[in-house]
Amino acid sequence: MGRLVIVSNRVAVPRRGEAAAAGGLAVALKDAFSNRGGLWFGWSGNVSADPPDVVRHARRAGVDYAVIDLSQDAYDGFYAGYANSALWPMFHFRLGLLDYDCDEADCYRAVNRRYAQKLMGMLRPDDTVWVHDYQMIPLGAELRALGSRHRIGYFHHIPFPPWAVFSAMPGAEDLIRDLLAYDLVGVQTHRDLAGLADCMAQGTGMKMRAGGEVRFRGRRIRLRAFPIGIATDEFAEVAARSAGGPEAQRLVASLAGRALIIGAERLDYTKGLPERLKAFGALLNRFPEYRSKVTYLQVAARSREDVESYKGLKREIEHLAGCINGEHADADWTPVRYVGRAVPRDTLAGYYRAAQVGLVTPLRDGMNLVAKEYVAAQDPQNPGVLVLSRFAGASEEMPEALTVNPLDAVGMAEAMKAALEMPLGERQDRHGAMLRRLRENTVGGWAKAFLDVLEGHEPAEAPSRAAALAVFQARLMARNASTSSANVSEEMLGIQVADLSTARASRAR
Ligand code: GDG
Repeated sequence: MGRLVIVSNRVAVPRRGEAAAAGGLAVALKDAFSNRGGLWFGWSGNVSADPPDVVRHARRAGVDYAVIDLSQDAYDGFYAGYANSALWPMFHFRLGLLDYDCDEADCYRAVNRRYAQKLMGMLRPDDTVWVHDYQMIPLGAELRALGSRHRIGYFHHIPFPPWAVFSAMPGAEDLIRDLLAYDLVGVQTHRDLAGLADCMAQGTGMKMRAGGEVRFRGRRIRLRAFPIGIATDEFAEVAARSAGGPEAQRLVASLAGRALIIGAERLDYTKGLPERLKAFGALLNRFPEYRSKVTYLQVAARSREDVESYKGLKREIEHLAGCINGEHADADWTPVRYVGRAVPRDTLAGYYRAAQVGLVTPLRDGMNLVAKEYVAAQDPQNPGVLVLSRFAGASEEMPEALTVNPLDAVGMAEAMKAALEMPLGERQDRHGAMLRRLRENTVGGWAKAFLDVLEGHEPAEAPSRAAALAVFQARLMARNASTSSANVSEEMLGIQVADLSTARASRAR
């Protein structure tokens, strides 16, 4: 079996002596890597005016890490620009925030081309390549253009909207065609799969067939939903341990017997933080019996502060929290506690367990791991209640949560009240059902399911564009000496590649 090669936007190289960072993809890929070794490639996180154009290597626990730095221009155009100011809002249905700039779009492609060139030099023929997320959409096509015939899969971590939304992006057709370079395209939910299939059909004319695949130039591209999970049992253990630790104990003591509602996320406009604060305000206004009886703790790790559309968010949240506290606080009670920075993972797990209500109400989210972590962290004997946005991918798998529309402040206030008053038996039933599902679909199982489908594939059939073009030109020249290479279009190339593979398939039969 060949190596597993992961490409993701940010690569956190573990410190010496550390196997991998806790949480996230590193945990998901632990088993996959340990069976076969692997390579993890991407951006180091370093930005400088004129970084050396070299790949730096490190080896940790049997995994090779290869990272490159970004220049300030590449960071501005590729990362803060096209990826986070255009793609991110579009994929989250926020067309009003879509800030498109064609130079930044070019920069995005140029960075992906550079990644492909660097990676191509490191690949072995039998490697399987797994590309992650929206920063890397064109990487597969760039690898194919360099002659790659590897199995290449792409997983899209964020929502996939239908064509009516996607097509607002200038160059939408090129972007969706880029996905045709992959052997497998994975999304989080069935809702996303419907969006992807719609974009394929309307953006490329290719309809998804029964069995979830499209055919393109003789190749088969599978489209599937793979809902990501968490390391459920490991997270539950961390939470149980951490709940007895000093941080969680300090929090519980400070509540003086009041109920706790918790929210935790990156400070991002997709997570619905202002809407959530307004809903908490509505709870205190509509149901005054909860004044002085409940505290809402919001942890909001700072994120993407150099992107324009994030700049006002922090101020808006601080203003809303201040207004609620100004209106309702008492000398010994602060209704909203706002922690504007990340807290350690173990501490957060202990906080989740101490909270009677987990408030996870994004306006859109691919999955939302906080929802899953909150459930895993609960004491099964006395679990808290998850209040979950219907627009989080997690809501497809967690119908036992109290499902809300994050734009409906009163509906959310009522759901918080219902959660705070829910009888123990009902809490146990709902929690038990969700926990069972979280144990069945862990993050390790998610990675395995994706790789099983990707590797059950026959190798990519089509020669690279450049190689196919050369073959086609040679044949045409032989047939008609007057044909110039300039007459050979992409479409002709497509027909030729399809013909070649049909001929190959019929010979095999
Ligand atoms: C993308 C998609 C999809 C949060 N605050 C702190 C902290 N966190 C951790 C959580 C969780 C992670 O960050 C956030 O994951 P999410 O899934 O909620 O959201 P995104 O970062 O937007 O992730 C998303 C995900 O990819 C995976 O496919 O689910 O839809 O947008 O693990 O616990 N961790 C620490 N301190 C904090 O203050 N240590």
